Amino acid sequence: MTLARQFDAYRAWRDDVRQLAGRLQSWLAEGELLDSQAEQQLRRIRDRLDEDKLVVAFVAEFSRGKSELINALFFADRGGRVLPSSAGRTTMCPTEISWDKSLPPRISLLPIETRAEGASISDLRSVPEAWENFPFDPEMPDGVTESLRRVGDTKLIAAADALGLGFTIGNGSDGSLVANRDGQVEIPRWRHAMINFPHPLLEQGLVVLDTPGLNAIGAEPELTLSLLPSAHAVLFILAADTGVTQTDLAVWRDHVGSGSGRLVVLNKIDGLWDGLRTDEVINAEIQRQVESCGRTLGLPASSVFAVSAQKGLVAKIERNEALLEKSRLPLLEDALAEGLLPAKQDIVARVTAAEARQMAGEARQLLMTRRAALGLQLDELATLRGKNESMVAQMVGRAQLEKETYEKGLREYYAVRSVYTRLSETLFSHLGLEALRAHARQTRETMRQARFTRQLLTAMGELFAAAGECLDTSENDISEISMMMSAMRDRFGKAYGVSIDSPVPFSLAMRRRQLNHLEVAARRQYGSVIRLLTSDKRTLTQQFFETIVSQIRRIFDHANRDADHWLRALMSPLENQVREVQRQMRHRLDNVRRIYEAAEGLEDRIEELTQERTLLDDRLKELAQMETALDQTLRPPNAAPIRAAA
Ligand SMILES: Nc1nc2c(ncn2[C@@H]2O[C@H](COP(=O)(O)OP(=O)(O)O)[C@@H](O)[C@H]2O)c(=O)[nH]1
Ligand SMILES: [Mg+2]
Repeated sequence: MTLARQFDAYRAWRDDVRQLAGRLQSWLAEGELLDSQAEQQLRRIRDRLDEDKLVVAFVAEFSRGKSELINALFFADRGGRVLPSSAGRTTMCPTEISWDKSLPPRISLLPIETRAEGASISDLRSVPEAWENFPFDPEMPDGVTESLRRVGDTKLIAAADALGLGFTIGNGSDGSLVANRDGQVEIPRWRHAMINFPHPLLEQGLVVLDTPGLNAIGAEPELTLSLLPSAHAVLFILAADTGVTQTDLAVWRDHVGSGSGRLVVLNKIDGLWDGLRTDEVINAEIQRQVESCGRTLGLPASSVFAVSAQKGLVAKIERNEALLEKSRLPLLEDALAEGLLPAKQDIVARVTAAEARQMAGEARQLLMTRRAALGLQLDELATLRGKNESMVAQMVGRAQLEKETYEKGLREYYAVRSVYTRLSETLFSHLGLEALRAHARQTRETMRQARFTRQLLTAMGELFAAAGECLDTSENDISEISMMMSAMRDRFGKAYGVSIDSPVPFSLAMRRRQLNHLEVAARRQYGSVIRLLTSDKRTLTQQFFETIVSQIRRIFDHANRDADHWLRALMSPLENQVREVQRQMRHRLDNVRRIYEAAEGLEDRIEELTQERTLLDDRLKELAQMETALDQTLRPPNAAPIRAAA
């Protein structure tokens, strides 16, 4: 299976990077170059490599064959269906399939009642008590199927209670629920499902997200606002027997759209194999449908993949090559494998390369500072050859004087550092979650009292405006800090003849864009949700609002974390250099003094320092080699194809 092989290649690459990071770490430690900043950076690199998830979401109206396609693509080697798939609604809630070795194989389900509590699904992920767990034995296919069938569980509840959970009761159109004679409606029993399933692809970080259809009864805003946008790939599935329906089109336009990592699948082409027409005629018909789908969705026909998930699954289980080819599933797999992992690798490589380069650059600067200082000491000692005692005494005096000048500079440095601390605090007060929390509280209250859609929208707009202002003010704080640090670096560099890299530029522009994007998406969705509702808007509005708040909070969390990293990275090279110069000063003074006190022979000392310098030269060479290795491994995959597993 191509995707599996690509995963192997990706994993091999990831191991290479991890190994290089390890080499860099021990090399830094040996050279006394590993400060807490570098340690943190290395931990971040490793975490990024470890936690590396690849989320593939399957989106469509129900019964287009999402679950069947997931079975065919990922689970055919189990010799049967893993996800339940049959006519009608089998998936009632978003279902994530992944593998976490530290947990037993099981399905965890979040009861639908949790909707009433206003907490979002992502909030509840970290609350194990909120979930009901059903372990299964992955070696018992029937047992697995039985357990997984629970994603389709429903229950009957009073219509009034359903309203309270955010469902719409009506005549069945627009996804509303119809009450039975006893005034009860059938609702999904679960809000979200997480399947922990041992599988080689999942073990390598693949996360499959099956959705119950976005226009499904009472679909949650979180799915479209958060789960889908953060997926690395979205497969949008159509069926050849229905073509592109109005609801398909609405889902595509509102929630999927074109963009990178979007593939369209035209499923169920086996319906056209009527056994009467020739392959040629059938293929022409498929091609016609593919082109028509592409036109309707505004995509080139080459982005639309016609397949038969069901025949593909059967073919894989029966090892029927001819049927597998006819199902055209391998073409979709190739496209997925070709697009997905390189895109992922590209992101990881880029970020890691930037970090590794920065660390290597800082290490080089420190080594160069050390080397220059050694040179100075050697020169100084060389001039001592054949000099008398009083001249040596003079040199001691000179070194002493230099040390004092340096210490004066150091006091200046500490003064600047306290300004830096103050500015950092200002930044965090603007960017902090406390400010956001207050705004959210206020908006929540306004929304509770609002009676008209327009008022609700205004309240929401105000929350976004307030959050935007926090980001903008913080952006100003950041430029102020940047300017101050640049000035400080120049002055310090000139005074002590050391070079310090200019700070990595930092901006909150990306977070600002995320916020804007969220606002646009929220407005569009809120408008369409509200239009559908006739009666109780309260629960859904509240839920919708909580999702948005938790999304904004996530943006701020990231902004805070980024700012924190940036501030540390800003200060640490300067601090390292200050410490280094201080060390060299002490050495020099020590040198001359020891010679003066005749505690050590001049030639011995010169020999010792020369050896030290050779050692530093070796270290610089090793660093260059390591950088070359890093550059080669972290080169973007488009520039060089992924290496096969070595
Ligand atoms: N003929 C045919 N039927 C399919 C194919 N894929 C799925 N189905 C059927 O379509 C129905 C819905 O499939 P399912 O995977 O549950 O759809 P979902 O609701 O999108 O997850 C089931 O009866 C499947 O057997 C296919 O490629 N060809
Ligand atoms: Mg399904």
